[in-house]
Amino acid sequence: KVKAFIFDLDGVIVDTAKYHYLAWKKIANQLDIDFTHEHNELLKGVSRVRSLDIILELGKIEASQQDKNNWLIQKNEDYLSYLVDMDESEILPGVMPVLKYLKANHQKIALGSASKNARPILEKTGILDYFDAIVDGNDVSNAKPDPEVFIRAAQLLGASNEDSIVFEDSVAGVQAANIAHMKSIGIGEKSVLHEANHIFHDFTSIETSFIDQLINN
Ligand code: B16
Ligand code: MG
Repeated sequence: KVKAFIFDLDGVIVDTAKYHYLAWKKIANQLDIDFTHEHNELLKGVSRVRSLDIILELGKIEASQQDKNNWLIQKNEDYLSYLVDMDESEILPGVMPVLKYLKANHQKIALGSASKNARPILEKTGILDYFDAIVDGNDVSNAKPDPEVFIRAAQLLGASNEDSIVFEDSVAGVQAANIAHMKSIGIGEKSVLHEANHIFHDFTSIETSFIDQLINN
């Protein structure tokens, strides 16, 4: 039976949320919107377009499509400037051993991310070759909690939804996996990700015996 191991990107493999935050904060400041780290939590796993709408709602600002387009371009250019120096040192602790263990056990791995910048990030961090399939913000039209991104990834790997395992740091992503009847593994705080089937603070607390269970059940 083929299993699909599907990884979210931001917050699971790398912490790009800090760069998204810096880039969005510049836009928010220009608009006199107070944008805190707490607000940034609302943007995790959410698409770029929806993120801007959330920020504008915070500031009770109505804007023209033209202005919105300009801010989206500006945000992404700024965000990309933070990624220039990215390398393998940005991969979150414990991720590499899990990827390597899965590969050593002949398991299929996919990326399921909302980001349109997923490929360059995987390239820069040197882990592109671990992925048998990549589904990202360029491939899907429905954002998490819609399970489209994960369902596509499972299909590409030839696994059923029930045989798919999703690693996610966002509430929306955990919900997406649950809706699709996939196994959801929350990476982060128990209080936030309580809907997940299993929750780990980070990948260093995932033991190989747990991965073995996922492979064999
Ligand atoms: P981009 P993930 C998501 O990545 C981020 O969590 C979210 O904050 C971001 O807005 C979204 O990607 C779009 O990213 O602007 O690069 O297209 O967690 O789904 O891997
Ligand atoms: Mg994420």
